[in-house]
Amino acid sequence: MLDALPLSLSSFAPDIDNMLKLIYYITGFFFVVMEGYLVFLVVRYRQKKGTTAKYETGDTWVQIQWIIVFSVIILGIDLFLDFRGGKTWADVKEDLPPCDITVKVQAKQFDWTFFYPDKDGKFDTPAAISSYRELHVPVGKKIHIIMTSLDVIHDFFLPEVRLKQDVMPLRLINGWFDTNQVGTFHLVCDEICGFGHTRMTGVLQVDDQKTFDDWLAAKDKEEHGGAQ
Ligand SMILES: [Cu+2]
Repeated sequence: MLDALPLSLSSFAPDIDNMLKLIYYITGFFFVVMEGYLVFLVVRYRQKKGTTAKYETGDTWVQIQWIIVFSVIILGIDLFLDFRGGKTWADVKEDLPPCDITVKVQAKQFDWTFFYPDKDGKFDTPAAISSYRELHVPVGKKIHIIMTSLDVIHDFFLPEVRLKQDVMPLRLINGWFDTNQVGTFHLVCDEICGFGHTRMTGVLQVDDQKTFDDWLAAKDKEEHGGAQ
């Protein structure tokens, strides 16, 4: 079942997958143990002639012990997963590496627009370039993204990259990713954001540097008549 994960497109995708697998094995183990125990109890204490059910109500301390033991086990597993995933979390979400290009991601009900800076790196000028529903990036490069929303909370999700980030109105959230092969990949909103949520899709188009440059130049021409 773990082989059903989409291809891993970013340098951090294998680390994310390892965490997914670890969580899968831990929850899988407890699923089998607890459901097995449930089946055992159902069989062991099934209805029999001559016996009636008894309800224990007396020993509060025994009940508290059950709660404490399982709370400690669950907290222990939580802390273990935090510890194991800490470095990956920091790499993906906290430490922004030096990036090659910056793209602004703007979400609204129910589409995506991507903004590329002008040649001075500025976004708020007429020379900046926008792309509707298509995020084009050059392969192998580190992409810095700055995400925001014009209305409600959305979630920027690139499944193949293993990147997912809530996008909030009135906030600029930084992120980054890289890619290891050219192709066309999924880009979706992963937060139920309203009536058209399921239509809030786009594409991640990963190209070699030349194709990307050509696309950007063509976009520039389309929007500014090639004046830049
Ligand atoms: Cu959305």
